[in-house]
Amino acid sequence: MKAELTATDQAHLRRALELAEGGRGRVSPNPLVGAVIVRDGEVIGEGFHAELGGLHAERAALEDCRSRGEDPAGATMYVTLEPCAHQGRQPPCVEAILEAGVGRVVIASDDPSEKAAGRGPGILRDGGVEVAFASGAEATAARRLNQPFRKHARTGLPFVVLKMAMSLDGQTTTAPDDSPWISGPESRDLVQKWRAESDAIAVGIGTALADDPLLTARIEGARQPKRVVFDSQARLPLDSQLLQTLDQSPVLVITAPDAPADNVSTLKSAGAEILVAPDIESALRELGRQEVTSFFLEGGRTLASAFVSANQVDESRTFIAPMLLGRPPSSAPRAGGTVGGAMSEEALATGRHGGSPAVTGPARQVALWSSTKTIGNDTLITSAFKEW
Ligand code: AOF
Ligand code: ZN
Repeated sequence: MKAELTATDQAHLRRALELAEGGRGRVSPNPLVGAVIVRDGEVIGEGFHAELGGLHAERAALEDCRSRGEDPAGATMYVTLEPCAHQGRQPPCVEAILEAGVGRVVIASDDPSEKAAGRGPGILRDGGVEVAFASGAEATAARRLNQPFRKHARTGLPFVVLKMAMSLDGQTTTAPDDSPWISGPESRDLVQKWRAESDAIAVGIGTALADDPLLTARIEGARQPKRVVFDSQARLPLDSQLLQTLDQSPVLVITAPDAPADNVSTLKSAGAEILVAPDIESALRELGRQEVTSFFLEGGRTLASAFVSANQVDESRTFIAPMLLGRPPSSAPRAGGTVGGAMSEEALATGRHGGSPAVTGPARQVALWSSTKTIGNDTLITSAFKEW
């Protein structure tokens, strides 16, 4: 039921959405949620879900209300996600709302998880609380806020964000004797923030061999994402920065079923986690099972193509840097193999044991929406291909 909300209702929901941001990078696999309690036009409590396992936004707002010496009875609660009705790490929010005697609850988005899906709002209505759902801009913003949570709840798969940086002439790598950077320092800082907000970040073995990346989030106090390498033949070198820094965050190597057993056991004894997967979707499914809800794809072009072909990119974030790089020598093999070889290695399916050739997705995927922003001297284009 989409009741008409007033401009005041919408403004309070926008404040709740702003509060929800306070949990970004800290609550996964849970959603970002904010709540505001208002009586007679006055805000008497605010809260958000701040830590995984901590108070839900609704209880945090009720607690804030009481600590201000206010009584939530008869007040309106604005919340960005439907209140939960289940016992999880926290007790059900609907109980707290009913006990407090809140008179009206305005909800910006549904919770598509099986345990929720309308149960909370139903219990509130049965308890005599007026319940209204937002529509329009606030509802859209609330859904966009929790795309990883929503996709994971609906499909069991993580939400995949593809990051790319390219020159004006469409090059994504620099010459061997040139600086490796294409995007500027401001863009690179933003990427560090995105890493810290992701549950896992991934590269293909081609990039791992060529760049020897560390893939940690260099931000004070950040949660470190799981580092993932698509490496069908288990060739990640033991002296790679990834394997040398296992104390900072785990490394998961995703191999094809036909990876040489010796390579696999060497990686295992070096401390890497191994996941055997025949294709990208199976790999994502297993990551979803491990509660990875957001998956940040960092490079390179080969892995990006494999994900696009498998129709597994939900959102792209592309930096365009104001420079020309020219064509890289096309015949030069990258460290560790030819471009064609790297393709099959990163897509996992090798086709050597009767496996089907690389999956081909839709020829063209047009963004549902796209936005452009200036970051330092670069242009960042964010595009969404799926909405959950
Ligand atoms: C949150 N924060 O503010 C709200 C949530 O295991 P728990 O107890 O933390 O419950 C997590 C679930 O509760 C979550 O998946 C979502 O369905 C619901 N609502 N969760 O983490 C909140 N309101
Ligand atoms: Zn809750």
